[in-house]
Amino acid sequence: MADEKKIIPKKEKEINYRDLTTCDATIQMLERAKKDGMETAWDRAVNMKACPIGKDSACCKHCFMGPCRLNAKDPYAKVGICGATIDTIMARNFSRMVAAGGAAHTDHGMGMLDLFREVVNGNITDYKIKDPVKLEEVAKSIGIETEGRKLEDVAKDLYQELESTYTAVEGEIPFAKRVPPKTLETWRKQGIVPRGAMREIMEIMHRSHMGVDQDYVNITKQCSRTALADGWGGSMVATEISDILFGTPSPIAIEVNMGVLKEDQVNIIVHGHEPNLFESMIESVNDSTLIEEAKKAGAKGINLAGMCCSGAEVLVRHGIPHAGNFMSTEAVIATGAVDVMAVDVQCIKQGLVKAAECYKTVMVTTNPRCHIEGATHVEFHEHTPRECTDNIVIKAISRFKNRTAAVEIPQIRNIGVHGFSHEYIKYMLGGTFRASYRPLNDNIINGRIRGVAGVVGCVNPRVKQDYVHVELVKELIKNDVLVVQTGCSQIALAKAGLTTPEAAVMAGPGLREVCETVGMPPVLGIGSCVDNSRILIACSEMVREGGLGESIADLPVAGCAPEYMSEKAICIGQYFVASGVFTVFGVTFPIVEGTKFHKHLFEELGQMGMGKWGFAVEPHDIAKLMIDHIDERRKALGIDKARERVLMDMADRQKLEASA
Ligand code: NFS
Ligand code: SF4
Repeated sequence: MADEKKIIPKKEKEINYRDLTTCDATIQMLERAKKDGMETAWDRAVNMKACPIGKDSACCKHCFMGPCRLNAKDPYAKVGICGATIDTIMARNFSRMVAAGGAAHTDHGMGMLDLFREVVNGNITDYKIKDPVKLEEVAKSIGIETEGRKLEDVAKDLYQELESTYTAVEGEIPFAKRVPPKTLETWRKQGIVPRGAMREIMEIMHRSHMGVDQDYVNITKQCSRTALADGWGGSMVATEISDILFGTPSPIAIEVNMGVLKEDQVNIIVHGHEPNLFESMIESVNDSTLIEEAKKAGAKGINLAGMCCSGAEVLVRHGIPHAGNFMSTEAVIATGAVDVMAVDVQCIKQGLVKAAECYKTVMVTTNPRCHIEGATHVEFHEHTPRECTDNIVIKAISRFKNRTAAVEIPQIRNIGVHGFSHEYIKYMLGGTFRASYRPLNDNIINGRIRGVAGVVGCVNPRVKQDYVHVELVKELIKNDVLVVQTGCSQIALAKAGLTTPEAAVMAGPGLREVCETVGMPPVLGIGSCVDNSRILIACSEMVREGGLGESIADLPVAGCAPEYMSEKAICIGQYFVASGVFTVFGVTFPIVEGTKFHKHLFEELGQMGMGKWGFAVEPHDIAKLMIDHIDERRKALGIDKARERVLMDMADRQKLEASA
């Protein structure tokens, strides 16, 4: 289990924020907050030890004969009052985390699909179909006829089809058609091809109720099925529909870190997950009347920045600056420069309200699903989105005019190049004429690229913020592993300067050569957490392209969420594992080692043709697990000995030039 003592200082000790985070801007603001008497999640994490029984998931409160606590040190010494074993209890708890995480993503995805329907039916006019090419591609991928048809008709069919991602009571979700045949065959054999997410989540909640499924292997099946309904379902729909409505990302240079705030401007931060609020906010801050209002209030203009996944959505589509990841959301308020922080759903700490009170920042909630006691609620309606976002801008202007808190903005800004959608990766590698994954596969086969790693997910105050992400990624690229990133992780790497093409100098010789030829960074930021579905699609394309095995489980790839904190991350981990990817988590793992359920997740799933879980805390240990797995896969594919480098002839050069 995680050795937290090493990282978190003891309660009695003076807190040195430098021990808790590598983000200098966050340190500066935490020190300021301390002086100003504002408490943050960091202070609470130091003073509140994680409950050891809960941490191992060795407790059950699924009925009121309990709650029952089992002994993690001697896991088979005791059972619950009903007789439930540690394996049953942990598998049920784990499944419910997957259900909660999957519900968050699928509810978000379903929201995007609702918006799409209303746009297609002409009931909403504030949003439009921005990427008709993508619409057709997505439609084709699930067998909808597009040739010679009106876009509107294709869109209507697409809506109908995708609705079943959520509602299908039987059969298979539409995007199962994108799964490589051999992987799909494994799922069918296991009975885990998902039906609609609502059905899967309902069934797992039923099965994990007291006195229902009490066989950890059988529980795990439904757990995988629910997770897959997120990865290949809810999340994938969220990504694809957002691209269709708001544009498919392509690389763009962006600014990150708290220095993106501007003392002489009205500063608005949007934090949360759903892109629709942000898209409308972009329009509001560019409205000439509102800009005029801001100027009348003495501001030079209106400055909009994102945080967490909301920020990740718009930085890859519009190049909107990003102020920081999850553990910096309280710290950024301590700048005194944030006039409004507007939030929608997920990963929003309740503590933000207290922090906002301290600096007189206006904290605005916008989603009917997420009110926070003490925050101002301005509800966002998709039919009239500007009512909400204009109102937020007016609130921000008024706060600017009446600023009382002294402003202190850490003058740190970093540049990253992000927005590598899988469509763009294809184009970037293959060129306009033959956009494909062939060059990627070839470079993996010839050994220039050793493999591909997804490093994703949250930051968590129980480990040093950003540190594990950055050190892990450095080691991976040094070993010629190409890294793809989503969520808060990519912001950690952007702050460390590793998401620019210039960072190729930090890569091993093979990866460096590829990056320099193509002009790409060795670390590819691809979007928010729902955009992990882009990684699934990329894996499918790699299989389809040929030469790297028949199923996702054959690929020399690995995944990791080294500083995760949320149930959504657990769900993502489980859908990657069920899809065939070796997935390593850090911080702590909520399952007792040495139990049958642990063995099932960490070994047996792999033997069943899927991926498996791994766990380590230190970045070098995580890197070793991932690289060892990649090498093992290379060996199984017979490509473990990198081919001799052949000198390029004229024809090769021309090919390269065509793709540059
Ligand atoms: Ni992902 Fe995004 Fe960040 Fe973690 Fe939260 S913002 S959905 S859960 S903390 S990466
Ligand atoms: Fe205890 Fe069983 Fe009830 Fe859980 S379901 S609280 S283990 S009696």
